[in-house]
Amino acid sequence: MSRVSTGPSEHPTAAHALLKRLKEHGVEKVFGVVGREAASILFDEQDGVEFILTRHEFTAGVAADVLARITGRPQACWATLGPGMTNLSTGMATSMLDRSPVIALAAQSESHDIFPNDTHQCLDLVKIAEPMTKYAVELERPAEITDLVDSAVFAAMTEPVGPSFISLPVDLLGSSEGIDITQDHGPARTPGKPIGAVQPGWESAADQAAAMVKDAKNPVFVVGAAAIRAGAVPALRALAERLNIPVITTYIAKGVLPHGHELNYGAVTGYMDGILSFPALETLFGPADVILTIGYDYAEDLRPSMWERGIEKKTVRISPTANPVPRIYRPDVDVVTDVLAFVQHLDAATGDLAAKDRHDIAPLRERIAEFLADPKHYEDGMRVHQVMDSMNTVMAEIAEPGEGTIVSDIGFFRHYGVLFARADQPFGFLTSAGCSSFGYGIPAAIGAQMARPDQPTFLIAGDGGFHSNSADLETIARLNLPIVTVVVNNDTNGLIELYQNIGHHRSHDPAVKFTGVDFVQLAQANGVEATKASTREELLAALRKGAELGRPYLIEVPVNYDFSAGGFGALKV
Ligand code: TP9
Ligand code: MG
Repeated sequence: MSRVSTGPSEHPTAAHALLKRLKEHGVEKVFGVVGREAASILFDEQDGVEFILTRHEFTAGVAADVLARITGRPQACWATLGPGMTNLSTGMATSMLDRSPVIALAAQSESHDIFPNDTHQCLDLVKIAEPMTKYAVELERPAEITDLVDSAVFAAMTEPVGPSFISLPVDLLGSSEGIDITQDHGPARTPGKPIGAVQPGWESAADQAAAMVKDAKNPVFVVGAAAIRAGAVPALRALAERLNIPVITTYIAKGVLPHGHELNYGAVTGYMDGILSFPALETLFGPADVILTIGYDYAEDLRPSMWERGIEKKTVRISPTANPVPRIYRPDVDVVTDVLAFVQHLDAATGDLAAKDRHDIAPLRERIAEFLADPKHYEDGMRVHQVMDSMNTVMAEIAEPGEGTIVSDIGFFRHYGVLFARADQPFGFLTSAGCSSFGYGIPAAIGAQMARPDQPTFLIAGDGGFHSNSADLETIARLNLPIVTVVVNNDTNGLIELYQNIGHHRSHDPAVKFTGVDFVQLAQANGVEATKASTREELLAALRKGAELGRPYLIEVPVNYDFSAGGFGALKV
């Protein structure tokens, strides 16, 4: 229940000015947990900015990340001093490594009492934030709060996009000194899309790239999320279709082409050959002679070693940032510019070019189809590919074309999501490629459902990751978000067991095995309806029920992995 907004009181404070400026920058939500600074800030005093209480600050950080990612505007998260801030730090790290324009805010001790590591709950917040943010500052004079918010937003919206942090001493937050809420600070000038580097002369590098595409037999577009942020997806799709060039994506750029598009060669992960027991990377990249990495970002975990197979290749890197990892990736041509500008340039420069003779990946597609269809009943639990296939089936039934979101927490099952999950729109599949903190699932699903309230959201999570952050089930229930969660339960940190097997040819149970959680009861205890499904039929029925419910729903699915079956010994770590 929210109170009727009273508007700023007669004595506007830095807190009022802060919320007003956040609103002017398009911030709609502040996710977080409030501490004793509640004496100095009331979030319902600013129309248009909603405070969302979470159970954990990590949840707040990730929900803000995902909402910001999908809306393309900054969103905010909030923590109290000390432990609130340290809890929030993994959320900040997520929006740094995953590239999202989050404005992270935390209360700090009174300005006269900031003695880090001595005062009660006082830590050096700016020092904590600095290495994982684009900008980190402590408010010193209340009247400057509007300027600090502007600086935070501009830094966050500059490629590589990422979080900014403002530390707010509680006395200054509640202070009216120098605050004139009616004073005009000018327009917020929030960037409509991220600001990137543009290297003078990039057009001649782009012309070189165009010449390489002309000469190429089998060029391939490898696309990262910076292409989505640049608004380049429609132009990129049109260009790929005109030239008949396949598109391969990183984990988080799935959906650049719709799931079933002929040119969608899928997303890649280093685990794919092992999962499929098939030389997938060789099939995808072996015949390619020119690789254009469009919106390339090393943090998205698509490494040059993945495409370095088969015939010799030329590479082009297109990015709105200078190359941070030349030791890992030294392209033949480096184009530092806006991704959309590059795509338009390449389009114009290849106007007379005939469509390419695209390399065939039919054997890989057949292997995927056969693998997913797996009709076998496994006595010791479903296999994750069967779960993913069921989720895809129901998502295709209920979502309008070009809609729907599948969110994945972190674990071994996540790589099945990268490979197989339906993504019919950009950010139609969400996982944390860069930070990969387990527990990402619930908060990411919250952010996705809020960003796309009229579209279905499915979440897949493992028992390990899910229960590391399951308290926010109550947040899903409280907000009545119609998220359908599937917990694939093997009572194990499965991915870590896989690594034990790779390193030692055996498992050490105490390091990876749990004694079991009843996720149905856990959900119910938090106000979420739930059921268990052990077969494809049961799971399909449960997903359909959950999708129709209009309320949160959780399905626990006992699963097992066949680590010995795949070629995981060859995994590149
Ligand atoms: N701590 C954090 C905060 N994040 C990560 N990623 C780790 C540790 C290391 N990863 S992926 C994983 C760990 C412990 C285990 C996931 O287990 P699960 O039950 O959620 O999934 P599954 O399918 O691998 O069993
Ligand atoms: Mg598990």
